[in-house]
Amino acid sequence: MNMESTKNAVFPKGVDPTRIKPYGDTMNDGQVQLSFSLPVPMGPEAREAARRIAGRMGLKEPSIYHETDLGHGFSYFIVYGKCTHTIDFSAIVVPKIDMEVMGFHEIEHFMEKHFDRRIRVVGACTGSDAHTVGIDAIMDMKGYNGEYGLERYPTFETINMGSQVSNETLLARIVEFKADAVLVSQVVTQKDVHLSNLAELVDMVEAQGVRQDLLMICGGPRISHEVALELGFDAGFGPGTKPNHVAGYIAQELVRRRRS
Ligand code: B12
Repeated sequence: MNMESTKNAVFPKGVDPTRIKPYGDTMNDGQVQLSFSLPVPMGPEAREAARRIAGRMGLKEPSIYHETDLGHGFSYFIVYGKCTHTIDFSAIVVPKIDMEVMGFHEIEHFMEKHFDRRIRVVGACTGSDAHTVGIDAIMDMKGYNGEYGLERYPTFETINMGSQVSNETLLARIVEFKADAVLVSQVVTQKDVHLSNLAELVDMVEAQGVRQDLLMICGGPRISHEVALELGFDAGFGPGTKPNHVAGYIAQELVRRRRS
C-alpha cells in the first residue's frame, strides 16, 4: 500500500497529466481489455452482441480476442477496444491516512517512548462475513507479507474475535476490554452489506458513549480511507495493507490525540 501522494511524480515522455488514458501498445492508444459473460448461447449472434455491447460502452474498434461457451445458454468473452476518454490526473484528490510508515522495531521504540501501558486492540470480521484471512493477516503473530502481526508486538494487547461476529458481541467486547482501538474487517460487499454493517457499529459505539475513547479502523479489499471517513470511522485500509501500517497508525494517532 502506497500512502505517498503521486501528485508530483515525473511522468513518462509523451504523457499529459491532464489527459490520461489507458495504453496497450503505443502511448495514448487507449487500448483496454474487457471480460464479461452474456446470458445467451455461444454462436455468431452472441459474438456480435458482445462486440456491440463493448461499442456501446464507448470502445472504438472492439474485437473479440477470446470466447468460451459457458453452457446452459451462457457465453463468455474477452474483448479488446480503444477507450476514447481521458482523465485529468492532476485534478484528482484522494484522502490519505496521515502517518509515517514505520517498521516493527521502530514502532516498538515509539510505543515504549510514548506509553507506559500496553495498547488494547480488538479485531473481528463482522456480520455474516466469514472471510478471516484479512483480519488474521493484520493481527496474527506470524504476520503477513514479511511483517509481524499485532499479536507479536509486546506493546499491544490484542483480541482477535474471528469471523461472523455480530456488532452487539463486538461492542460488548470493546467495552469489557476497554479497547483503545477496534479493527473491523469487511470483505463481502454484495448489496453494500459492508456499508450498513460498518455504519451500524459506529451508531452503536456512539450510543454506548465510548466513541471518543475508541480509535475505529476498518479494512478490506473494497475499503478505502475515503469510504471509512464517510462511514464515521477514523481510518480505512484497503488491499496491500501490512500489519506495520496499522500498528504504526494506531501508535501515531493515539499520541496525536493525547496532544490535541
Ligand atoms: C478465501 C475466500 C473465501 C473463503 C474464506 C476462508 C477464510 N477463512 O477467510 C471461503 C471459501 C469460506 C469463502 C466463502 C465465500 N466467499 Co469468498 N473469497 C475468498 C477469496 C478467494 C480470497 C479472500 C482472501 O483471503 N484474500 C486474501 C486477504 C489477505 O486479502 P484481504 O481480505 O483483501 O485483506 C487484506 C486487505 O483488504 C486488508 N484488510 C482486510 N481486512 C482488514 C481489516 C482491517 C482492520 C485492516 C486494517 C485491514 C484489512 O489487509 C489485508 C492484508 O493486506 C476471495 C477472492 C479474492 N481473490 O479476493 C473470495 C471472495 C471475497 N468471496 C466472495 C464470495 C461471494 C463468497 C461467498 C458469498 C460465496 C458463496 N456464494 O458462498 C462465501 C461467503 C461466506 C461468508 N459468509 O462470508 C466474493 C465477494 C464478492 C463481494 N464483492 O462481495 C469474492 C471477492 C470472490 C468473487 N470474486 O466473487 N471465500
